[in-house]
Amino acid sequence: MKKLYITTPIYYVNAKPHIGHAYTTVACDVFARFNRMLGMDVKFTTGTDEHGKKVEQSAIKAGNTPQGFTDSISKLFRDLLPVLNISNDDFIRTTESRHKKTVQHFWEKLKNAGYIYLGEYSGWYDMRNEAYFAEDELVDGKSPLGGEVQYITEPCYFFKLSAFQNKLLDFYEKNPDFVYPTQRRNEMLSFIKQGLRDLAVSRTTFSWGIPVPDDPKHVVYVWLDALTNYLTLNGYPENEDQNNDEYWNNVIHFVGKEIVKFHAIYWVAFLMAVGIKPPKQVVSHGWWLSEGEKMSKSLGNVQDPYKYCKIFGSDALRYYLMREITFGSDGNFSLDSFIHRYNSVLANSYGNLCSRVLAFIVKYCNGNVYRPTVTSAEDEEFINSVNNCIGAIVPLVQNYNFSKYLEKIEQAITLANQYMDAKKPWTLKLDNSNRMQDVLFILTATIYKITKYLYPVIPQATTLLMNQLHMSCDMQLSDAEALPETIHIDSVTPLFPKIDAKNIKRQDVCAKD
Ligand code: ME8
Repeated sequence: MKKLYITTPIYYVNAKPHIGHAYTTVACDVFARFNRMLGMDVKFTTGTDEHGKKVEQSAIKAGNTPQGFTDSISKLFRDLLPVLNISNDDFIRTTESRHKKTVQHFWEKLKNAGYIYLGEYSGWYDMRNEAYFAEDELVDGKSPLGGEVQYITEPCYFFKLSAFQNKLLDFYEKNPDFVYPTQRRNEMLSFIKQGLRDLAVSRTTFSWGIPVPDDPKHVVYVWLDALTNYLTLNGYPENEDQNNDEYWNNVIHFVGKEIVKFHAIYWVAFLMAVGIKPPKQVVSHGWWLSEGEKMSKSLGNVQDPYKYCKIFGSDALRYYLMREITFGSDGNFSLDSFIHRYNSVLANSYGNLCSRVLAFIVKYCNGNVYRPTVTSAEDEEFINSVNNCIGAIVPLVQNYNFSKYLEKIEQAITLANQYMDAKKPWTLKLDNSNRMQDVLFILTATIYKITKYLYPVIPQATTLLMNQLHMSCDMQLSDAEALPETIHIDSVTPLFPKIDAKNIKRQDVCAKD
């Protein structure tokens, strides 16, 4: 089995999880589940990024110790995973001892390779984003990432990033798909071409971090610490030979657009410095606004994934996140459009198709339908049209075009509802029960196929549907056509009950604190 390693960013614990974090995690989960259905051996990881001055200060503000504070927020991220139905294989906290060991080992490797030196740093420090900037990088007195800055001078270890400019350009040229989408790749290339300065990779102004080996006054820069999580999760340093590790050779980092630089430049250079192959790809997506504005506590528009899952179920949130915006572009999360998509697609289109076909079979066919011996030209045309929609899906997912993938499924569902309306099994029942049987089998086979392809996005409802069909829930696409001669259904449970928008208010789905 070919191996694939998929990672989310590890999230900062200075704020509770919101739908932006849920988005990346769900996208990775959909990609992981889809690839497992294609027969890949997938390892999928996520976790929390817990060191740094920002966290130390948030803890003090909350009247807690950094450890106590990170324990409580990290738990909110971890507990969200089963709520969102995420199939991750591991969860890392950067405060774990397995990670500390990896970071210190990695540091020694960088140092022994001659890429770390001691110097002194003066510069504008953006605490919110844990990054230094030069005077000419500031925008209106703030960091280019939007954070307030302070002028700081500290002794500091540097990483010789400047030594990697040509190696990075060469790597980008040889690996044109390394950064997805192309626009972000171009941004990275122009950043590299502008010239790379050496990077400050230790701090002495706070202590909440991993101590630098042999110089514990310094803690390791939080981004060097955080990026190394991807190695910890792949068994490094015990599993030292990452270049011959099949997961590492096929590792894809999913990230939001604002942290591409850290993954696609700094991380690549760190890895090159210790002789480990860079990741296969850095896949970046856009940013969600909420009700047209940046999410913020003061505006009361921080969309809470726990609340969405509680009210609508995790499938509904997963579907909306994957369908509403094109992966790679920014978009707007709104309660109205959420409810609209839920009702129009999940309840009225897919849910209704499943319940009307299956309920009809239970009521008028004793729950059994049999494979037809002959099919009409119209049946074939319908089956071909559905297959055309479904046939487009694998390359769309492989190219991270999740919204188009779901658009294709929606087209197939519409075709199936139209076929049922046109063939009218309720009329056939009166004078042509054989033909009614055939039509119902064809519809059930279509539902089965659509359901398989929908599984990565809505695993809960599709598993329930497979159970109703008495089909295996071990989802593999290779058997999407393999149906038994007889399909039996005992009873039907509605998948997505319709929701009345009037009953749900914005405060029901937004975080209160
Ligand atoms: O950057 N829209 O952590 P973080 C879309 N610890 N995605 C969003 C989003 C939004 N409005 N808000 C957050 C960090 N995200 C570092 C990462 S990795 C080695 C270290 C998602 O808690 C998106 O994936 O600020 C973004 O990149 C990530 O959360 C940032 O999470």
